[in-house]
Amino acid sequence: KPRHIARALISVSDKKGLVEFAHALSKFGVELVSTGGTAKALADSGLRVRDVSELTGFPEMMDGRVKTLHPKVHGGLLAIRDDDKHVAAMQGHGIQPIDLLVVNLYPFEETVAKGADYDDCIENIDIGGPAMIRAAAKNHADVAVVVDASDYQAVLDEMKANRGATTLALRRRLAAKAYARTGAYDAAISNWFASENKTEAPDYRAFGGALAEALRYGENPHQQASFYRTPEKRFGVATARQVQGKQLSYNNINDTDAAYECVAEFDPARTAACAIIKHANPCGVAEGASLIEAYRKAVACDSTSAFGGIVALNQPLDAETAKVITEIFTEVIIAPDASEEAIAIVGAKKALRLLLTGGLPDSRALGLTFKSVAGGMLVQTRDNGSVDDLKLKVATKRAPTDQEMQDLRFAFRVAKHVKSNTIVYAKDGATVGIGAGQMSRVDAARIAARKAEDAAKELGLPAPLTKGSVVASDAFFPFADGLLVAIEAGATAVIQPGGSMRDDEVIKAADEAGIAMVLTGMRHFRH
Ligand code: 93A
Repeated sequence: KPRHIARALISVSDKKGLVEFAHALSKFGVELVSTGGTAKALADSGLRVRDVSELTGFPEMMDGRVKTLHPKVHGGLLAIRDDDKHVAAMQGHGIQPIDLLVVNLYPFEETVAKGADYDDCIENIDIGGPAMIRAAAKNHADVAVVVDASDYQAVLDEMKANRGATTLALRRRLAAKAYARTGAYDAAISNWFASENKTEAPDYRAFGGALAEALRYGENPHQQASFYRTPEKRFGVATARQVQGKQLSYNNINDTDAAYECVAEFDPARTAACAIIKHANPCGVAEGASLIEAYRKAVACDSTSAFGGIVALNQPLDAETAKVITEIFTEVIIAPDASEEAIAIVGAKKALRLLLTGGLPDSRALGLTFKSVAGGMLVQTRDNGSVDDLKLKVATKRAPTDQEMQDLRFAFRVAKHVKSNTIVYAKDGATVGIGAGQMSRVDAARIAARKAEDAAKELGLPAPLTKGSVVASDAFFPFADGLLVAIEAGATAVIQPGGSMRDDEVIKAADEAGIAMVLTGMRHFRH
């Protein structure tokens, strides 16, 4: 449905590009209607422009607080052009259709940013602008709405291509952008109010979240916190059913999320898997023929840390696994489902939280992650890379054996879910040493090996399980030193992204030790 533009209402605070755009519109024969300052700028440039007060029959009043808030404006934006009743209403009340709305809002964000006083900030809350933008965007079937000067050219290009009309595709894109703008504008106002009041954390509902619950406190007891659900449809802690147990804490939710995203890397049709998390890092991850086997292998990696951990399973919790898990203090169990018997067994531990999700999150799905920084926010797409999709390249003289290859894939899959710098030793489908969150990769390798020594003592083994293990690194080895630590700990094969300036040196060290090295070409930093 191309829509011809006969009349445009232009009301902009930021007048960048305005005069050029309006001149181009008027060349297409578009009638221009404008508010005070905008009308003056257009008239000064030699254009013919109608004042909006002439259209409404009302003067701008109350210091401009009321200029476009009038049925002649909103009727002209909202009327459905091919609806007889709407058309009759327009005729009956002398309402003229507005086909193009060009608005940018009072600079609320800039006013706050420059440190203006309270009243000045309040006065810069635009009311009429967002009302018109929302009206025009709702009626995008007939009306084009432009909230960003960078879209002026796209409108003109379409008008040129369609003899003065716009396409529905463009009007839809512009409508989406329009609501994004009014949404962000209101979020900025809401955040400013929250910081003015100094009593509450900003309400994330302003960004489209839905309050799930007010938490007792944040990461620490002196911090306030809430838990919001986003519109994203994803199986996990935010959408799970809590069958029993105490209220989840902020840290529980954070750790449970890390645990479930990690275990979701393991296809339940191929293998049972278990991830145990402490402080957002895995302290044991394993796959096995059954859940109980996977759980036991995961605990064995670091049974000290597993105490008070979060346990995530990729298959429905069964009774015998429930029995073993409840033998040690556990904070949370999360699984796709659970048998009646398993639920009854967990029921004996009143405080233990049991979360059932109904499914696993798709680890390959697109999605966004957010991280706040002072005065800003970092947004990125989720790390949805999977070792199964990568072309693995053997870099050494010796290629890994089949068993090594299996464990290498396993180790790299886990490494993705460990905070950087990450070194993961694995053997027979289980982690046997995890080094997390170190500033140096050598230290991550050392810590992981030392933890394996501790585990061997705990389990009464003659040698740490790193002997004859494989090792994964989340990012390349900048030098051979980290790899040498792993070789010394007994690793026989290594998987890493590669791409270091000194790859040759690192590969040479591997060849000299007779170990196999596989390069993934994909990095898994996680911070
Ligand atoms: O004070 S308002 O909320 N009341 C209104 O009725 C109204 N209509 C347009 N602000 C209103 N506007 C805003 O005025 C527009 O969003 C735009 O930012 C600004 C343009 O004013 P001028 O053309 O006088 O520079």
